[in-house]
Amino acid sequence: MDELSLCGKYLIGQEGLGSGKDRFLAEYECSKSFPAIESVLRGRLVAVFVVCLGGGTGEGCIRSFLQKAREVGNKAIILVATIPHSSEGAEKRKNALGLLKALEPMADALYTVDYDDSRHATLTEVFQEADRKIIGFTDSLWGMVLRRCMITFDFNDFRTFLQFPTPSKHIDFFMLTGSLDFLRKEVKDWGKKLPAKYSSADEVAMAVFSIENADWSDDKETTEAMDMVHERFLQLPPDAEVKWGIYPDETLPPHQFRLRVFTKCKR
Ligand SMILES: Nc1nc2c(ncn2[C@@H]2O[C@H](COP(=O)(O)OP(=O)(O)OP(=O)(O)O)[C@@H](O)[C@H]2O)c(=O)[nH]1
Ligand SMILES: [Mg+2]
Repeated sequence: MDELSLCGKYLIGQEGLGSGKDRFLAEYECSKSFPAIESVLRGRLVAVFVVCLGGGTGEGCIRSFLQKAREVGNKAIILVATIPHSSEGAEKRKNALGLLKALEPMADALYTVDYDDSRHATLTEVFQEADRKIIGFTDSLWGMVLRRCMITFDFNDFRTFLQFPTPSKHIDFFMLTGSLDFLRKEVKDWGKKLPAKYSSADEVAMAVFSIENADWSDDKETTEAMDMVHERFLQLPPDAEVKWGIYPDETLPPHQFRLRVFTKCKR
């Protein structure tokens, strides 16, 4: 706990020793922390909960956290969840997937990292990759609203995306950085960058994306970037909705662009 560089830290339970996979013990201890949880959530527009499913504390507390967020009136509730690897045990995985289904109605949007999708060989690497994905996703999504923007993407655009009616609340995400030529090649058949449940880009119900560059004053490159966006991304079926933003990012080297793409699937 002491090593975590977070501004607000709350210990659930007395000793900080874990629940020993006892979801009920964790739930009981969590109920004692309700005043602290409420004070964190009250008055916030957005609440993002990250839970690594598979153990006692996360699985025992997440339901109460989501309930509290709804009770105090957070306007966007996002659940980010990891699904344990098969090598951790089939039962653990099954329970986690079952719980995730039960949690879906309590959130406005869901992003999952399934450890079975990782190509890494060790659990340590799988966890590190997941940590990077979780940080990338949450930073990128909420960053669409928070960052200084040249084409407006505001909180109501964000809510439209979350509330866009699709059979599931899952959001999928990928990010690419490189020269315009590189991006052009990569997004030529961008449906292939989507998870397998999308048979093609035609199954995108709604897409939100951002394009970033350090210097938008180069007229030629700006025009080329916009052309790329129009050619590749605005060619979705007429029933699909697209929203996007253009962002300056001084940390990018010259002539480098970053593209972040969020999608919701028609099925
Ligand atoms: N991304 C990421 N996932 C982790 C890490 N450590 C563990 N996990 C995953 O998180 C799941 C839950 O962790 P646990 O420690 O078992 O559970 P807990 O929620 O802390 O609850 P306890 O049973 O009280 O320890 C595990 O099954 C792993 O799949 C990590 O450092 N990073
Ligand atoms: Mg633990």
